[in-house]
Amino acid sequence: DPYSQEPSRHPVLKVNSMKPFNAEPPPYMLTENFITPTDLFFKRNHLPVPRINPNDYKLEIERPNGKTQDKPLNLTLSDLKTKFPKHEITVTLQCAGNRRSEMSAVKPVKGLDWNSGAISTAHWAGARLRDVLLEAGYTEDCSQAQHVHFEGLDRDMTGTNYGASISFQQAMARENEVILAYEMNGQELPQDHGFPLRVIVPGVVGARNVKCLGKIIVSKEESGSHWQQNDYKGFNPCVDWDNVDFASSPSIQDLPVQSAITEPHPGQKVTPNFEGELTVKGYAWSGGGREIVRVDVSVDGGKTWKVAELTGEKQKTGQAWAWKLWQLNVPFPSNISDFTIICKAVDSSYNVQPDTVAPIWNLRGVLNNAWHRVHVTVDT
Ligand code: MTE
Ligand code: MO
Repeated sequence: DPYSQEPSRHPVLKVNSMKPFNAEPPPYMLTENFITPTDLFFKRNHLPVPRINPNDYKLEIERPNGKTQDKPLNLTLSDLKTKFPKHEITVTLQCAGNRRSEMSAVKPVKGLDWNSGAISTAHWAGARLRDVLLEAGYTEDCSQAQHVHFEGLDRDMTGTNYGASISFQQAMARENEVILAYEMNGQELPQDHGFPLRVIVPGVVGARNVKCLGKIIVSKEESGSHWQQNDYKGFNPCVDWDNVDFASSPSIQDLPVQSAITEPHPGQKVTPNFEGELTVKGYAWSGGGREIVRVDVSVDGGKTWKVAELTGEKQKTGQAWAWKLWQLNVPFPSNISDFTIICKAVDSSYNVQPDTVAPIWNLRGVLNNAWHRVHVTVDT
C-alpha cells in the first residue's frame, strides 16, 4: 500500500478522500484565526505523500539553455537556508475546486466534493525563487526562458510525478515574492504541506504551489504535466466530456475574487443575540495580489445589503496575498421561519462575484466564486 506511511491528521477535518488524502476544516473554525492553525489547514494531495529524508534531500535546478553541458545546480536544505536571504510572507492558498459542491448541485461535475473550506492562510518562510534562479545562471532577459516547471517528489504507480509551471516573468519579478518555502507558521513544513520544500506562488491557484519539490526546470514551454494541461482549466458551461478540448483553454493561474460565509452554517437554527441581531462571519480573498476592499451581506435575498467589517494583516498595494476575515451584526429578520444569507466581495480592481453558479458552471467544477448563500431556519 503506497499510503501506509501517511502522516496523522486532525480528526475534526471533513475528509473528501482518504487515499489520496484530501480534507477541509469546518467553516466556522476557518475564521477563528487569521492564520489557519497548521493542523486545520486544508490538505489537497493527488498522490501518496512521500517520505523524504531531509539529510539526503537535494533540490535540482537545470542550468540555462546553451549551458546544457553544465551540471545542474544542486542545493541541500542547509544551502537553501544559509546561502539565500530568508523571506517571510503571509499567503492564502485556495484550491481551484473550492466550493465545488455548490457547482455539482447545479449539474454533476467530476472532482472532489469540496465545500467552502479548500482555502487557508499561513505564514511561510523560505528562499526567494528569483535568487535561486539567478544563482543557477538565469537572468531576466533570457529569451529561452518562458516558463518555470516544478516537479514534486510524489509519484503514481506509473512513475509520473506531480508537476506544474508558472511563467518565468512571474517567477523572476521581485514584487511577486515567489518563495521556496521550508517553514510554515514558524515550523518546518509538515509532510502534508510539502516537507521539506515547496514553492509558494502568492495570488496563484493552489495547484501551482508544488509541494515536496524535487526539480526546477526553466523552459520555452509550459509544463506538460497532466495537472497543467488536462486539468485546472475553465470552460464554457456547455462544454462536456464528449467535446472538451483541454488545449483550447489556458491553465488557471491567478484566481478570481472570492468570499464565503462561515457562520452560521447551512441549515443552522439561528436565534437573535441579546441586541436582537445575528452575527455573520466569513472570509474574502482575491488572486493576483488584489486586496479585498469591501464585503456586502444581505439577509433578504439580495434586495438590501450591508457592508461587513474587515479584519486582517496590513498588506502592500498589489501584494495583498492574504485573505480578509469579515464580520457583521445584522438586524434579525422578523416574522419569518427561515431566510437566506448572501455575501459577495469586491477587490481592488472592482472585480465582483457573479450572482449565480449556473452561468459559470464547468465540467471540472473549478472556479466557483458565485455569491455564497447560506439558508438558515429561525429557532423559535
Ligand atoms: N504538490 C504536490 N507535490 N502534490 C500535490 O498533489 N497538490 C496541489 C498543490 N501542490 C499537490 C501539490 C494542489 S491542487 C493544491 S490545492 C495545493 O497543493 C494544496 O496545498 P495544501 O495541501 O498545502 O493545502
Ligand atoms: Mo487544488
